[in-house]
Amino acid sequence: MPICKIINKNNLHRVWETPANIHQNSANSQRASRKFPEDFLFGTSSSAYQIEGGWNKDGKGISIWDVATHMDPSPVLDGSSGDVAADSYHLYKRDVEMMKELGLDFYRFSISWPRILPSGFSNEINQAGINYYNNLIDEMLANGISPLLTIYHWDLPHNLQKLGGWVNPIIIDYFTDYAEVLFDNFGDRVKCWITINEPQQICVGGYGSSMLAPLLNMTGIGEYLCSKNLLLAHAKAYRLYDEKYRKKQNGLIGISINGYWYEPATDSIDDKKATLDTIQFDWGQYAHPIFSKEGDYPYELKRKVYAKSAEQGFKRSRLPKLSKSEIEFIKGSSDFFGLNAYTTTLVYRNASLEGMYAVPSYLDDLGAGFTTDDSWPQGASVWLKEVPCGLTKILLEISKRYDNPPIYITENGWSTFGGLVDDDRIRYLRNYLDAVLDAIEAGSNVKLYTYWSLMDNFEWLSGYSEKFGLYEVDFADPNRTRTPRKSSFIYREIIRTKTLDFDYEPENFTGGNI
Ligand code: PNW
Repeated sequence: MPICKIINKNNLHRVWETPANIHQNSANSQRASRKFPEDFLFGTSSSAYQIEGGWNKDGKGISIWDVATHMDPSPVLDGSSGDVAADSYHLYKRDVEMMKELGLDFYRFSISWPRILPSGFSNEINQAGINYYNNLIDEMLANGISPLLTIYHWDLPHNLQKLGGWVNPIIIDYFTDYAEVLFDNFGDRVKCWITINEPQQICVGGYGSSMLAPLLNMTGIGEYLCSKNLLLAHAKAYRLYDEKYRKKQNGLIGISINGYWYEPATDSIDDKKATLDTIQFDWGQYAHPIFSKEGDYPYELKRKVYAKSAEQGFKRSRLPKLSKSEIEFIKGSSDFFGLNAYTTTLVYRNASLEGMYAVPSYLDDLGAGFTTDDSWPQGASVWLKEVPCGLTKILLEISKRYDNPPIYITENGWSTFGGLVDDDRIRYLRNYLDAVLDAIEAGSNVKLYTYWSLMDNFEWLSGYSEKFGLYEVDFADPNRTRTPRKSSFIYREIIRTKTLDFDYEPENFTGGNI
């Protein structure tokens, strides 16, 4: 089904129908240049475990990713680990030089919890870890680049995992203690914070399946317990900042949610219902409690998990309840909607789902099947298809559902298998930025865009096989040499001119320095 087809504006009553002003996925040539708002900001993104290396340097503790990647046999596709990664623990000055070359307004990075608190607990602070991030932040500020700091991007201290990690409610306090150490040490210079990166990926990937550490594979139970604790931990860190630090430090704090766009596979009522349910199970599970007026988990999620649990003989819903005070505590706990947006999926619900999923399981609770369209360009990551209008649609949907919050696109990017001439990344970048401009024109309050990633890095269980970087990193070279790809030159020009020009070609691109 061509999902970007132009429809009659008067029919605009279903989330997946396309407003008339959304552009087709057309070729790059002969498209008019478009200007971004003057105050629109551009950055790139990374995370600690994926780039830093130095996994046991200078007193750092062990994280769940150190444990997972050192398992024998390895769960990682190419058997690799983040032990050295892009070695940003040592090469941070070169990283900042690259930010400067691109002309970034800001850089989004994350802090390694066990580098700061080796045991996971805040009674013992590792000064070498504090120094590392102080140096990075100071180097960025000296070069005019603002830090956007993610407190938690998946590398939980192993000690906390031994206690159950995100399924033990005690994590709420320990996460807040950790956040407080960061506010105390970096809040004089960091004015924008993300509490947690992609709650759904943490809970479904780590607890409901084996796609991410800690590989617990406890679907139907694990992801829901994780979800509640994570929402409360986020909210508690937000409230702490709001009450104790905001006045003095004058910053903003929010959460980053991964937003797939979901589109019904056919026009059938069942597929449309399945699509709405999927939105509420996937990103609505986190967005609704935080950003909706009424708060709490979405109705569709509560109803379906409750009904399945009862049917299966559970004494209570496998989805824990949020109390009245918890609902109030979580509601409104984000100064902006942090959105990581990459791709789109088609959703269906029909008799073929019978017996398809384990019982109980998250997918059985949801009762939906997924597919894609063969015409969508495919990235190096199996899940990554290029569907630019999906980004416009999710931006407009967030604006509509949650009363037009400021939206920060905290990740968006394209993977290849390597090479400096990355014309497919350039096409993706331009088409997705075009989609952002469509959403802004239609009234969505998008404030900034962050490309994932500044450089190639450890792509979790895919190891180093998928490359998301604007800069190539030579992982065979002990110096981890970084070289700008063609896309770096394109992004630099977009940032310099605040203009999307589909015809721009970098002069003298020889695959060398910028
Ligand atoms: C994000 N999906 O993860 C993470 O925040 C990054 O650490 C990661 O490197 C990046 O995106 C690229 O994968 C995602 O299946 C993983 O849609 C999978 C999906 C989305 C985001």
